[in-house]
Amino acid sequence: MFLSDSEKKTVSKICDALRKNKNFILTSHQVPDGDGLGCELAFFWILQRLGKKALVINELLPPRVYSFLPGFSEVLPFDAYKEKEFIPDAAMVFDCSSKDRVGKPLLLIPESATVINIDHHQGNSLFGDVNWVCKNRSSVGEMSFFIANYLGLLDKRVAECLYVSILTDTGSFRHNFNSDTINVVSELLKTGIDPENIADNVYHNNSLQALKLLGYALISLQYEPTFKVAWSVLSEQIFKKIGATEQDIELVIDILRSVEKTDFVFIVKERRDEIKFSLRSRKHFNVRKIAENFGGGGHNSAAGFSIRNCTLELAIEEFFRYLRKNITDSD
Ligand SMILES: [Mn+2]
Repeated sequence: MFLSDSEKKTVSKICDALRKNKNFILTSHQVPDGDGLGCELAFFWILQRLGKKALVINELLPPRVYSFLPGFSEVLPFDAYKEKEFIPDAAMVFDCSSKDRVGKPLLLIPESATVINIDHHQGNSLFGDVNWVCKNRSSVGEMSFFIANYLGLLDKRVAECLYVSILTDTGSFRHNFNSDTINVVSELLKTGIDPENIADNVYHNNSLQALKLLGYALISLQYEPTFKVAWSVLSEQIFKKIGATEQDIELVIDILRSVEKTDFVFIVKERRDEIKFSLRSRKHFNVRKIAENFGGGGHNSAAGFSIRNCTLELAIEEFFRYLRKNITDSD
């Protein structure tokens, strides 16, 4: 169902690797998003049912909003991992275009381990022993459905995790999805999951810190029509004062992106020794190009860079000088 012949072969190869190996590491990018985490937890349950041992580990803890997902408490940040006995013979890496996106958990994957790379990013480096990369899929969660289905292990728990992957990576079915996605979602719904309850957990579960941070961000909100850009400035002191973390800026970015007629948004974080820019685009605007010019990097839709030993005013001035020179209406 909804798979090309070559995809069917890949899915069966992945399933062979799942059956053949015993101890698995499940991981994603440093701070997993809903897609990466949904896949990690879906396979945590699938592998349990296959009688395997699975360790879900990321460089840092996933966002707290996902704590309602079954198995969330099993997810370890790298620094909390102490066990020395566990030697993985396979690793599943979700939603990472290259191996280094995983960060520190890579240290736990021995050379000999079979690496299964499942991803939907353009330009994936095919770093796995088995690779399934499909840029036309909404999410790795959509792809993972086919594996669960092939194994006959799609239950309500697994479906709930994969639904979160698809829901969050499509921005609540606003972008990057097609009729295949909806067909997969239809199969997930048949397991009895409650989409209303899931959406409520994902979207009405903001921490007070994130909302207070948003308040500060909105006070400093600015808009420049020439470049169709909205931005806010947040200082280190504000983060400290309200106890906000890096992860809390996701809500701010999401709201900034809703400003009318924006092509991209950015947040400037003022720290003692550096001025940090986090850029996100709307539609097809490429923010990576801008970040790379300042020695940073990332994705076309999300990128960042830092300017050291510079005042906030000068850093912003330098940034706009670059935009004036390089951004035209055709971008
Ligand atoms: Mn994804």
